[in-house]
This record gives sequence, structure tokens and C-alpha cells, in this order.
Amino acid sequence: SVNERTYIMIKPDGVQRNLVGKIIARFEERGYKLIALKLVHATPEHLEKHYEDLKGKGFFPGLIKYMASGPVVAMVWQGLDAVKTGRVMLGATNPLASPIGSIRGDYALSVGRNICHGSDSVESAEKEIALWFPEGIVQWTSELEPWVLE
Ligand code: YYY
Ligand code: MG
Repeated sequence: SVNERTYIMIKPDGVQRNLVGKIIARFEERGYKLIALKLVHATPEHLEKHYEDLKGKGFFPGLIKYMASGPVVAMVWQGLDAVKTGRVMLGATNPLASPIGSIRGDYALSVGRNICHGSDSVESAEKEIALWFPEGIVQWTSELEPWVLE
């Protein structure tokens, strides 16, 4: 839908590799609206909630350790089909299977260091937004919107 929201997070490797500006620019330039943004050094407990669907997988402990190893950039982007398009902009979970032109396809090589997270459905987006932004998000009017959406 037009006002769909997705949770996008630059992982610790994306922050360490100074890719924050480039990743934000992709969403800005595509026409999405930034409605929440912060740098967070998350606890393992918080990250276990974020990835609760993956509990029990062999890679889970390593995933939590990597995600807790440094700050992440937590963001909410809003706009037409933001969840599905956000996933396309990210690429596949495995960067080697991600098309050139996607974030992971341009900047990453391994599954366990794939630099960016994006919600996989509207339901998980709403859950993730509530988990990472309990304080709420910012509502503002984009003067650019009529030039992006007809
Ligand atoms: O949504 P997405 O990030 O593309 O993949 P998920 O299946 O939700 O897995 C979350 C996260 O876990 C993935 O981005 C990297 C890591 N992971 C892994 O390290 N090894 C796997 N075989 C699968 C996922
Ligand atoms: Mg996922």
C-alpha cells in the first residue's frame, strides 16, 4: 500500500564499513520517506527478540553475537510497497546470490556479514517497528511526495 512501513537496519558490519550514508541514500533516492532513525548498540536479549523466529537454527548464536558486536542503524522507511521493494533493494539473504545493483549484491560476500536487514512482511515490519521504536515514530509531511507518487 501507499503508506506501507518497513523496518530497515544497517548491521554492525555496515556501520564499521562506513556504508551508512550509501544505504540511506538508496532509500531516499528511490522516493521513500524516513520516519525513524537511530544508532543503537543492542543487547543480545533484544536481538534474540528481533530474530525469535530463527531460534534453534545452528547459526543463531553466531548471528546474535555478530549483531551485538557493535552499533546498528535502526530505521523506518515509508512509501508505496515499502516492505517488498525494500527486500528487492536488499537482495537475497546470501550476498553471492544477490543481483548487482542490490545492497547486498554490491557490498557483501557472506551470509553472516550481509550488512543490512529488511522486514519480510507487513506483519513482521509492524512487530519490528514496535520492538525497535517503542517511543514511536515521527509523522511529517513530505513536500516531495506529489513528485514521487501520482
Ligand atoms: O531476512 P534475511 O536477513 O534475508 O534472512 P533470514 O532468513 O531472516 O535470516 C536472518 C539473518 O540470519 C540473515 O540475514 C543472515 C543470518 N543467516 C545466517 O547467518 N546463515 C543462514 N544460513 C541464514 C541466515
Ligand atoms: Mg529475515
